[in-house]
Amino acid sequence: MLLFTRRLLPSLSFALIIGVTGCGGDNRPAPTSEDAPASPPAAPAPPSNSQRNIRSAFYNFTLTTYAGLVPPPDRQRAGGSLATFRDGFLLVTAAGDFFRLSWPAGTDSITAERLPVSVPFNRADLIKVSSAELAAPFRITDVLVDDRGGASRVYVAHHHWDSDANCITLRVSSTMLPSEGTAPWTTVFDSRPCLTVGEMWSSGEAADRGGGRLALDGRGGLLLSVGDYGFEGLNEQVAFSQIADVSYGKILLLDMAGDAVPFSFGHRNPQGLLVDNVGRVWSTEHGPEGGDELNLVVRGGNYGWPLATYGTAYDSDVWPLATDPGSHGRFREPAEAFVPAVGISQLLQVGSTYLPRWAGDLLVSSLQAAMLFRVHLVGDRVIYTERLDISTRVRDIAEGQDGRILIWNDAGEVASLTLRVGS
Ligand SMILES: [Ca+2]
Repeated sequence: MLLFTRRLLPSLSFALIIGVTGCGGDNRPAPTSEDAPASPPAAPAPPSNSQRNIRSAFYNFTLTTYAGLVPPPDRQRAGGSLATFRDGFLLVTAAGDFFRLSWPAGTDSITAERLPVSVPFNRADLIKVSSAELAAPFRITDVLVDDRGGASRVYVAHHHWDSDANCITLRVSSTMLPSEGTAPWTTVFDSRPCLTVGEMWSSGEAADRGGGRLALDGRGGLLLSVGDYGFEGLNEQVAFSQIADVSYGKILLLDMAGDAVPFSFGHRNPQGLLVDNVGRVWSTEHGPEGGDELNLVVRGGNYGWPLATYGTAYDSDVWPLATDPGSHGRFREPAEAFVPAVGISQLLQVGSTYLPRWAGDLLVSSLQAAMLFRVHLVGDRVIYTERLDISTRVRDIAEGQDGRILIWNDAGEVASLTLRVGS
């Protein structure tokens, strides 16, 4: 019988205390003092974008952060996601609202058009019966547009609260984006088992380990990465990642009828997922202290968690469940591990036209380290990794049709990475 009781490890919670660095300009009016002479309130200055230069080995970039493009989130680390959409981008905010982003060629001007679509997302209802703390990791984790056949079908991965059973799933919902009006949402998938609020879904780092990325597999299926939600095999608790018939700690393959089978096993918190231009599946995942990974994922592969990791417990110099410390032993080795951990997030494969010397490389984003990592591949091997300091926690990245790169940061801001004029 599975033992689902969670024993909290208070020492883990400090890993969440990570400063959020925003790089956008601060355009708020200065606070007024009660001693200041009375005067009519000045109209706030229109928001202005902030820019700074980023150098790399082959290219010099301008990082532009767009002020006031979409409504600010109601909290930090709130989620939301970006996707390439036709000749622009689709953004889903932390509140579940959809914006179409347009970015004319040759400009650093992005406009956002609100679409009459919202994710069927019941976080507000959960807060009414629990607490903001319990609801903090309850978020929208990814959006994906399937444009095949001329129609735009949207998939969103998000948490869903079942009010009758008082438990939470990672859900995939889908709708069409019609040119006019709206279409109904359908539920494609719910993770199993449903995580009981306060027991299996508790506040803090464990509930934050949700993964939740989507990718089309190129063969008519949909891949979904699902984190282990803290069920890692310590303290008489089961290790979800190694149990085939639970959804957690896996990358799942969904068919369009919603049936799911494990595609790969042994993942902790897979926050990045990519099918590249030759059909290889890459994922990133958060390890414990010092164990973030980039994995080249093969069907049926077991990536080791919680029995193999290059990380350690947060209060120790070992990982107590490691069966072969110092390697992944009988499990699949990561393509690269990050020591110290970087808070790894989404990844994309760079196309060939806009940044030809980066073509085929992986661009990997990070939260805690506030970096982008360019991972240069030869075949399946990582040859080197270049670091670009972005100075903001990057939640999501997307490459436009023309090769320019858009960033969604953890402060709920859009930023762009473009070649510097004259570079
Ligand atoms: Ca691993």
